[in-house]
Amino acid sequence: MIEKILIANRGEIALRIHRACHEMGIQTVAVHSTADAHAMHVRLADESVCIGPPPARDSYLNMPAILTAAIVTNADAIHPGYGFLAENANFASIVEEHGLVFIGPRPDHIELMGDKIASKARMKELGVSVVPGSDGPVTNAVEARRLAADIGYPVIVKASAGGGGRGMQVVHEADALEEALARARAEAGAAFGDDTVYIEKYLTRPRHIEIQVLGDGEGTVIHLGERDCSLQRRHQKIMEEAGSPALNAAQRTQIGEVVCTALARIDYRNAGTIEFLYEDGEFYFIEMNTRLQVEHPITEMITGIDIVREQIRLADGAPLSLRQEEVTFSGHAIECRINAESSVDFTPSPGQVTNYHPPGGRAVRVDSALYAGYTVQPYYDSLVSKLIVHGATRNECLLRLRRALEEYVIDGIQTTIPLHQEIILDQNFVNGDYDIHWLEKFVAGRGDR
Ligand code: MV4
Repeated sequence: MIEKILIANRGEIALRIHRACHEMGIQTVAVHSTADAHAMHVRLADESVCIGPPPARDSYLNMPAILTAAIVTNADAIHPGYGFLAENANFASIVEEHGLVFIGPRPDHIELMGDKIASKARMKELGVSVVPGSDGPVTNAVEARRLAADIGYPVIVKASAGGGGRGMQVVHEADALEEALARARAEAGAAFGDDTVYIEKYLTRPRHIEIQVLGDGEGTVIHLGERDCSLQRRHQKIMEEAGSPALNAAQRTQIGEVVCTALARIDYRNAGTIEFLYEDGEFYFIEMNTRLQVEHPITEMITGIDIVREQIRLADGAPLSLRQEEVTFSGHAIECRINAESSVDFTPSPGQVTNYHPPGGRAVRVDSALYAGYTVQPYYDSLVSKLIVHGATRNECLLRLRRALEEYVIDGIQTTIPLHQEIILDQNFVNGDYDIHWLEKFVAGRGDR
């Protein structure tokens, strides 16, 4: 039985996990850097351990310090949250080797999905459609030219160790291919210590649609529907919706079944998200994330399922608490990521929050570790709050979101609240008519305020 969990993270996600634990009667251990001694996640936890100085590599990425903290506090399990060590297969193995439960997928599945070429090949074998491309590493320019001519330009060169948009090159014509290949290789080598690259057909105006799954590790996998994460800037998601304005219930069921069948065949365990590009009615697998995601609350809002609770139950050997037929989708949910940044030029805005008043009322959820007097640190990512709103329809959700954004007071620092207020007034956004490039154009096209 899991009775005490060490939460190897900080900020809003550490609070989110703490809340699930306490509702389940599980004790929590917070870990923190010296910069986070006064953080909300430390205050709420039953116990806390300082694991190092401010830089993440010395604290939240410090495996020996985190394992030691788990052992000395007698924790039974470690929840990694997202980011930091969440998708480090080596960390998951070491946790298990120490007799602790890793609340997440099997280390071999984390490793498989971290290798973008291998994961794509495996998903294709398992019957999931993938973007047409090299189906393996591309090693020389002659081979690349033949392949690109075959699939047709534009093509994209991606790093196998990449993901999340790092080390990609779009190529529009044969004459630019050799140089792009060399550049992608060099960038991948420098960034990941692995210069393996592959080629895909470049989709020019897709949406980014991802499917949330839960697996019991014994061949049962259920899906909790999709999230549309197309609203992003420089590969950072800004706003997410569940469901996607582009899909209907039948399409949701169909892609959900494809994904569950595939992951059931590998006995996938715990929570995961399968990312697709969606264009002209077709889904193309690109990557799988083997972690709890930032935007998981919108799925919770439309399904009523507590994903973190399910993660903990599954890690403790319990069965899934519901069957696919029992998963129902109700209404619409939107998450706004509120960053401590200028909403004009996105420069970071750390500093002290002088006044704090989060919105409330019906169907409004705020996941945040902020409080009046808290100082936003410059060392970590700038996400300071997630405003999540539900409505019976997308329109009701948008009206409630407008009201909630109006109510939200965060003084002392700049935030991206004004950006969200502008986005939700845009007619294309209101119509759900956008792709992965829409927000960048919106940001570039608005006047300075
Ligand atoms: C693509 C693509 C178009 N065609 N692959 C960027 C992040 C990484 N996960 C994959 N990415 C893309 N892969 C093909 N074949 C366009 C992107 C892409 C993107 C994808 C999802 C969300 C935002 C994006 C922004 C720019 C490019």
